[in-house]
Amino acid sequence: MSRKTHHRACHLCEAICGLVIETEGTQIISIKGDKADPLSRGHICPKAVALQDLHTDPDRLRTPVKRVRADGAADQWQEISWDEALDTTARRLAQIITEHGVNAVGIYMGNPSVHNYGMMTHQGNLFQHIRSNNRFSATSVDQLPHHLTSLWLYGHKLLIPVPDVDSTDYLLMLGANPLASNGSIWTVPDVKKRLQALTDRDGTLVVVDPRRTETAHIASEHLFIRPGTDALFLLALLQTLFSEKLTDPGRLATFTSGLDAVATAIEAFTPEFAAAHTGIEADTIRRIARAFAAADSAVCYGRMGVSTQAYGALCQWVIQLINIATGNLDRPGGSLFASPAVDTVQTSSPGGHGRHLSRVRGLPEFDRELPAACLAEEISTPGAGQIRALFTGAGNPVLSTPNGRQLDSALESLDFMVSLDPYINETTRHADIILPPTSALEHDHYDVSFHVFAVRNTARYNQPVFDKPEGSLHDWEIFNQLGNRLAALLGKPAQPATPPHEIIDLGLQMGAYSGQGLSLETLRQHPSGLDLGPLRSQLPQRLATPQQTIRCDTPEAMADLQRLFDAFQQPDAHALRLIGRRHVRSNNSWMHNYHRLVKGRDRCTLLMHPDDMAAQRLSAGARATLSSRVGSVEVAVEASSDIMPGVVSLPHGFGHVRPGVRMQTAVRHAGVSCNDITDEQYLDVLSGNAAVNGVPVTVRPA
Ligand SMILES: Nc1nc2c(c(=O)[nH]1)N[C@H]1C(S)=C(S)[C@@H](COP(=O)(O)OP(=O)(O)OC[C@H]3O[C@@H](n4cnc5c(=O)[nH]c(N)nc54)[C@H](O)[C@@H]3O)O[C@H]1N2
Ligand SMILES: Nc1nc2c(c(=O)[nH]1)N[C@H]1C(S)=C(S)[C@@H](COP(=O)(O)OP(=O)(O)OC[C@H]3O[C@@H](n4cnc5c(=O)[nH]c(N)nc54)[C@H](O)[C@@H]3O)O[C@H]1N2
Ligand code: SF4
Ligand SMILES: [Mo]
Repeated sequence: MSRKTHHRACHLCEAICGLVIETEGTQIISIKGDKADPLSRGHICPKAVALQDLHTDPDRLRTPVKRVRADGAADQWQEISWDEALDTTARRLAQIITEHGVNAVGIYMGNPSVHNYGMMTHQGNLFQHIRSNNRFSATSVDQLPHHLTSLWLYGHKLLIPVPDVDSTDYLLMLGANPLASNGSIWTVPDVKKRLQALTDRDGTLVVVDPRRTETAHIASEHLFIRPGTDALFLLALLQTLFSEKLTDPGRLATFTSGLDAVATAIEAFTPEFAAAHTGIEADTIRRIARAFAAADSAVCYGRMGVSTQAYGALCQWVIQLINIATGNLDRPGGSLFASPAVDTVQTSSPGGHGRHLSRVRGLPEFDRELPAACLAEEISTPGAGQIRALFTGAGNPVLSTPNGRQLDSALESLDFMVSLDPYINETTRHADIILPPTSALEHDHYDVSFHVFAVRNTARYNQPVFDKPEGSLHDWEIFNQLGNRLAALLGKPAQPATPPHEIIDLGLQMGAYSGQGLSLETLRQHPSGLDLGPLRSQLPQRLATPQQTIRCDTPEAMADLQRLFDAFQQPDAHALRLIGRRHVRSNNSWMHNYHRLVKGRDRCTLLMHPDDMAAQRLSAGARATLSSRVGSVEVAVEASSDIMPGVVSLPHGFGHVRPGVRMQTAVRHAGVSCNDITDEQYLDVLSGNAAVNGVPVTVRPA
């Protein structure tokens, strides 16, 4: 058998590293970093090898299955043909739509769908026939506040500027741990080296986090912060910039308005007010504000930890205002907008907010999606518009959305559920039919999502590593075929099966580099990717706001300041707050089935400060009961002085003990689900984003 060398970008996380994969026949011989990739420069993390494990995993479904209910005994799964699977699914969906309307069909799309370009380009083939108000995704357990803020300030949900890490002098980072996550809404492969280069050139990295994380360990300074209080810290920084006359928007001033109104509205958010709740001294806050303003270039960046909290949208809004007020938006060394070759800012809707509300709790939609925190109640509350059928695609909401147990039991009450997923996991075990796509290495790849957040403009298209197995379907083909079968039943026209690469080719030819002749053909000739140059200043032209101006005094955010102010009139009555954490060998809920990633020490432990342990008479390794308003789990405690007193940390994505999960290795490393503790009622009410960080909890010896 002949050896072959393949080039392929890793799609597992947002770093989109270039890989070189050696194969012999159907075997993978090696997976290495691609040194010729102009973005990732050879970087790779331990998860890249999981591409092989995922491909060869015997638990990965290769054929559609249907669940057969057996009285008294466990449900059985029966392999069925694609025709039967697609016909049955289309028929059941059509029945429910005809009887109860489109809102009776719920849709939940998970994180890997944005890493899979066929899913991005073709989900509309199905969803155009199900224009349901009950659409959900992982966005509202994650980055929703970023999109909302970008819509308000820059006119488009995807116009999110990223830190220019390679040339900044000062990076203030909150609620992110890129050394574990490899960066998020910030495609920054090889981030550790880039951050080390920043401190090596005498730049400053300040990390604000309730845990002294891997990233905090390489920072110039780390500040512990009480979970959920970042908005006070950020407002105190901005208030200091205004009151000490340290603001200087520079060239931004000609197309920016409203900063004066913000300055007046936030006068009460002093460093002293913040200090009382955040645990960061007022003098420290003033020092950081002055250093930020004095740096030749500086950028404030906040991610997951400050989005998934009760004031997530305010946090993201103030972060942008700090960068604007100091003139660091849209300038080298500050934050910059990327110019991707396929520009989703041009090809997608800008987004909208609150155009409809959820039926039960009245939560606002964003970009036609409702908060995932209200999915369960929309299934279990009777009445017109109740969800009776659910489609899930590349998602595991039972483990990834708050109060997973509530959703777990709600799913059992559905009339019909179908999952587009390669595994029988905590969520898909409730499906009537599971539609498994080809493995990632069996289809081609172009990243449509993450170049828009990348630290350098590059483009890369990769051919499949392996042939498509006989009789299998790609995710995009499943969307297309299911969409057409549903269309036929509803009396609507069919869509042609245009493959994703043709759509990408069109996107390239319509995009910013078409003048330079960029097309799919050019990319085919450069399998390690093409360098399209560094990020550049491009405001106001890049703005998608009506007058190409930035209005800083966003009415919704200004109104939310009162909610924040009122909430912090009393000291926090809760002794302990729960936060999450990520590990470089894991990825949300679905990377626990590969031995080489999960072997070793148990990672699903509750980190706790020794003082808090002593107060509860807990010794290291002891079992403890972690409880919140919604439930309890039993978990081993791990002592750590890297965690702030009053804070405990449990990773999410574990809890594979539920009956019927067909992931042998994951079940042996089951752990408990953090989202059996997080609370579906605990939200950032402004955005609807789940507050999975900062949840009030108690810990007692088990
Ligand atoms: N407590 C707490 N909860 C959290 C978080 C947290 O930090 N703490 N993080 C949140 C975040 S940031 C996110 S993004 C969400 C993730 O939440 P989800 O997106 O709901 O969950 P994942 O764990 O990413 O599950 C991915 C699913 O996609 C399937 N899959 C993988 N690749 C493919 C593919 O190519 N095609 C198809 N069809 N399926 C595929 C996997 O088998 C798995 O079932 O979790 C959120 N939940
Ligand atoms: N290895 C690995 N990589 C991943 C993932 C994974 O699961 N594993 N998931 C991917 C996904 S879907 C995403 S969205 C990204 C997320 O990427 P990041 O945003 O970098 O995510 P985390 O590593 O969870 O870092 C969040 C940090 O916020 C801190 N934090 C919690 N609460 C608060 C708070 O109230 N205030 C402050 N200031 N900090 C707080 C936590 O201690 C943690 O260090 O990672 C992606 N990459
Ligand atoms: S950091 Fe790891 S998981 Fe992320 S893209 Fe690179 S190799 Fe893949
Ligand atoms: Mo995420």
